[in-house]
Amino acid sequence: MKCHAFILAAMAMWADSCAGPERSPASGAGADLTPSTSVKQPSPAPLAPEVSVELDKGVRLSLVLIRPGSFLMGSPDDLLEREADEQPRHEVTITRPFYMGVTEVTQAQYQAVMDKNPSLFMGADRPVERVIWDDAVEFCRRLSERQGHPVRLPTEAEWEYACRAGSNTRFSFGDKESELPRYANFGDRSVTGPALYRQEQYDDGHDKTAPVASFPANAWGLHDMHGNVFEWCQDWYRDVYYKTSPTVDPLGADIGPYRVLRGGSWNSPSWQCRSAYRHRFTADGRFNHQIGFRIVIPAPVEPHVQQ
Ligand SMILES: [Ca+2]
Ligand SMILES: [Ca+2]
Repeated sequence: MKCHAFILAAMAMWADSCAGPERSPASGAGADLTPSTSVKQPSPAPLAPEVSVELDKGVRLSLVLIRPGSFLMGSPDDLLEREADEQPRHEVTITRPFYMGVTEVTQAQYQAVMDKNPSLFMGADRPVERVIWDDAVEFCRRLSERQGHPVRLPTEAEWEYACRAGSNTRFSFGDKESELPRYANFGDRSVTGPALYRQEQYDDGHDKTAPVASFPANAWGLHDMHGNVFEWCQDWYRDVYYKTSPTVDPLGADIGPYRVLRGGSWNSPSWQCRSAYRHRFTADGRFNHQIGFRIVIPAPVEPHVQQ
C-alpha cells in the first residue's frame, strides 16, 4: 500500500509512517493510541458512548462512539438518481471503533483551535465554512497536539457508515425525499439570493447555514450528516474507486486532484444529500461557503478525553 501522507500528517506522533504492505489499512486510520509511557491495562474498560474534549476557554466538542461493523456502501442498481461513482454497491467492514463529532465543527470550535474564522455566514454555533482541506487537516493536527492522541478527518467509508447508522435507504431516516426538510438543511425554498439549487416544494426554514444540531440526530446520534455543509473526508476522490476498493477499512484512492466531500449542503438539492452521494473538490481550491468538516478520534481515547 502506498503512503497516505494525508493521514500521517495528523498521525505522525503515533503512527509508524509508510509501513510495508503487511500493515493493515486500519493501522493508519485507527492505530493503538496508548502512549508508550503509559501502563497497559490488561482488560480495558468499555468505551464511553459519548465523550467531550475541551478546546479552549470552555469551548467543548462532543463526539459519539461509532462501533465497528459492516454495511453496504454505495447505491443499488435500481436507484434512478444514482451516480456512476456510487457503484457498484459493495459490502464494507469497518474494523475499529472511533469517535465522530456529533456535529460539524462550529465556528466557535474552529476559532478556539485555529484562532481564525473564514466563514461567510457568521455565528458561533453555525458550522465553519470556506474551510480548505488543508486547514481542516491542520485543525486536526493542532487538536492532536493539544489532546495527546490522534484526531483526523473521517475516511469516506467511515463517513457513509456513520451517516447510514444501520440504514440501507437513500437517507438515514428512510427513502422519502419529502421528509428531508424535517431532517436536514438543504436547498429548499428558503434559499435567498443567487442559488445553485432552490427546491420550491420544500421548506426547511433556513436560507443559509443553520446552527448545528438544529435538526434531529440520526440513529447513532450524529446531526447534519445530511445537508448544512458538505464535509471533508480524508480520502482522495476517484470516480471508479468502488470497482477495486478494499472491502475492509478502505482509505480511498492513492492520489488524485480532488478530496472527497460528503452529505450535501444548505445549497444542495435533495439528491445530493443522500447517504451514498459522493462529491469532490480540490484541497487547495478556492474557498467555498458550502464546505465544512467534522472530526474523528480513533478509539480508545483515554486518558486525555474527558467524559
Ligand atoms: Ca435550507
Ligand atoms: Ca453536513
